[in-house]
Amino acid sequence: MPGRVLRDARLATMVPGGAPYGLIEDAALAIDADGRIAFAGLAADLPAAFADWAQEPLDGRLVTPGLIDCHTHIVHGGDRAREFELRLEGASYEEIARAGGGIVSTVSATRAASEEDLVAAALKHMDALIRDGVTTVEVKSGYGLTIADELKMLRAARRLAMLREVRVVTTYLAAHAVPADYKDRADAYIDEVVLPGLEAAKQEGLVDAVDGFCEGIAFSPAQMARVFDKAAELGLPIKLHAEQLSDLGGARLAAERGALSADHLEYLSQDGIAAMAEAGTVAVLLPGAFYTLRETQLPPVDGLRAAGVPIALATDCNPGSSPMSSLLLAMNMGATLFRLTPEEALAGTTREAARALGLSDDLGTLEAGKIADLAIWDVATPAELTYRIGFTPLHRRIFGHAVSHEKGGAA
Ligand code: DI6
Ligand code: FE
Repeated sequence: MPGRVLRDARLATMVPGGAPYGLIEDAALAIDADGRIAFAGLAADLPAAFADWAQEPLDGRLVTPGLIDCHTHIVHGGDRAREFELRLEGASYEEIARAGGGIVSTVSATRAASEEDLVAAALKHMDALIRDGVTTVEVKSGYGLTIADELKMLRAARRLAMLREVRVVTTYLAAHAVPADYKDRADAYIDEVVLPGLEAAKQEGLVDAVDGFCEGIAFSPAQMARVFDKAAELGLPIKLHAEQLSDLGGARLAAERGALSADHLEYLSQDGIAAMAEAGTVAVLLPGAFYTLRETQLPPVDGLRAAGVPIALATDCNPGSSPMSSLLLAMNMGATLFRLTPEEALAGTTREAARALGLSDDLGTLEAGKIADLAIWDVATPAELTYRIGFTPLHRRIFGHAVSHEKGGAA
């Protein structure tokens, strides 16, 4: 069965090593019947075999890989507008968390919500991301903190991929906060909830990766190491919220365990950078949380660059520290707040975000063989995607239907 060919296009392939953005002018992109890219290059080089496929002129529009939001908490109950007010009155994020607010307050609302309630609420954020050209979204659990409620969150996340043309990657984050009934008994919580819950999630096919919050108000590196041992036993990749509020050496731990990514990283040390560089662990920067918490400690972007650590950007969309549902805004903040170049910002939501999810073989660049998840934009230059604030120049998305259910990965 034939496919189709996008003609009169400009491609930001994001393939490194050539022109900035891997840009190809006067380009064509062929999509086969399985939804994979059959050709991406100069129109003049398009093989004759594609001539009888359906031809779609793009009138010179820019095509990029579909954007990938590689770190979100879009499945959650309730909101934290009251906490927002308290922080504006001077309370810190950590003070609120220690007083039983923060993450734990979202836990009550998430436990009270049905799976349907969670899906309906998450769809609003998902639809906002889709309007920004997003085609893959990572979704974490972590607001249930009982086995049943963590599984409920993961089932809700999986449902989103059935209701929209989007790939959903699920991450098990039961090690997000210590629930009230385990106060001062974090190790017991890990033994009785986190580890058996992970086994149950794996058994039900609900989990693609395992994450944790390594922080003074959450779990220590030694505790996270126990969670990572279980992930390894189950053959699941890992990632870690590390060095967000202080430097506990979480990034080194994650890197030494071969983590896909370490995320946040404002307090990352040179030692952590070296460990990440050696392991090829992606640095996922989350400027929405930096902005919302009015953080002043910048992540060490120059050090990451110098060491060759791949840098991704994500929304961290969550009700507390980053109530932001726009990946284009995360790109703008990554540039303005963290001084990423617009090219790094786009790589951070395409090529490097795919890598942070372990999906580089299928997603993240425009290359023959990859899935044809595309975003088509009404812009003159790729830098415009990062430049505007609160404006989406999306023309439309193309969702390549080729799926990899059999890998247990993006569905
Ligand atoms: N760090 C974050 O930024 C989110 N989780 C985490 O470990 C925020 C979670 C929240 O405040 O609800
Ligand atoms: Fe997060």
